Amino acid sequence: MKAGAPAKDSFLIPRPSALILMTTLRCGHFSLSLDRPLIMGIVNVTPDSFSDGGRYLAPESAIAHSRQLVAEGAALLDIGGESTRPGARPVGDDEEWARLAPVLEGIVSLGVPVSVDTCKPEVMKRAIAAGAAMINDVMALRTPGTLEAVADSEAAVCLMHMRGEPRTMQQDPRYDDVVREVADFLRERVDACEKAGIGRERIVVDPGFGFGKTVEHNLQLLRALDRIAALGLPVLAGLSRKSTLGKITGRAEGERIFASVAAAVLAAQKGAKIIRVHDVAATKDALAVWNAYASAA
Ligand code: HH2
Repeated sequence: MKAGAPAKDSFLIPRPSALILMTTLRCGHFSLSLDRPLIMGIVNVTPDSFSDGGRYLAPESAIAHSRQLVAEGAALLDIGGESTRPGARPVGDDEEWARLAPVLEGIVSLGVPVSVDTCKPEVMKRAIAAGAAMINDVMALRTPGTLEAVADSEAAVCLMHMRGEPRTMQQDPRYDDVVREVADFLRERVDACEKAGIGRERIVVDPGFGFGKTVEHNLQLLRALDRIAALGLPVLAGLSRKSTLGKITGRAEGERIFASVAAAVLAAQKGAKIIRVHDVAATKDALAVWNAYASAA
């Protein structure tokens, strides 16, 4: 089903019920059903991402990898041109866009919405003009100009919680009540979006696992993901290959597939609607089992 340009006679269209708002995400020209958790496949076009940096820097390898992820069951793709790992080198607008543009051009026609992971307003505008259906912003549209960049479009947005900024975020993060503080932050960012003209039907929220959080904070958030879902918006969970899983299992990034799949199932059980992963095929099978379990009579 398409949900593209605003209808001329939009006053004739009944306001969507709360149920529709909760189970559908408007995402550019796509309208995504959220009856079951969707898999978002990660495509990092960076030299320094924490688990796959440099692997897909060449546009043709990133495009081939994207095709593979869609074939394996990714319902969305998330493409990033700047690593957010602690200590990553910041890149400018032009460098980030030079990494993203050829890949975006090659993947917007794969039949699934393409999300672009960026915090820069100029990159957001260029990405949306090139066909991105979602903006995934680890800064939750706090950078000047970003609210407007999304508001002036049909793109969905993922608002993620981060304490501090990537360079320093893991230096002794502290909270009185991590779940309440993350939920309050996300509620405030949703309000800011609505005031700027971004409707709830195109907003996704994300507690930001690993972004200014200890292992304990991440586990508390995972256990309380239903409280984040109680904001009434789809929740995205990104735990794939993250250091929390490395600390729990003692395994390096490339060996965290089983741990990542376990985390994906727990997130689904707690109400996540979009699961952001590197390992799509494995996650797809695990979620098929979870779906069968969750819908069993
Ligand atoms: N995690 C990463 C990057 N972007 N976006 C959202 N919404 N949620 C996340 O949890 C999230 C994110 C980090 O993972 P990755 O993209 O694999 O690494 P890097 O930032 O080093 O490229």
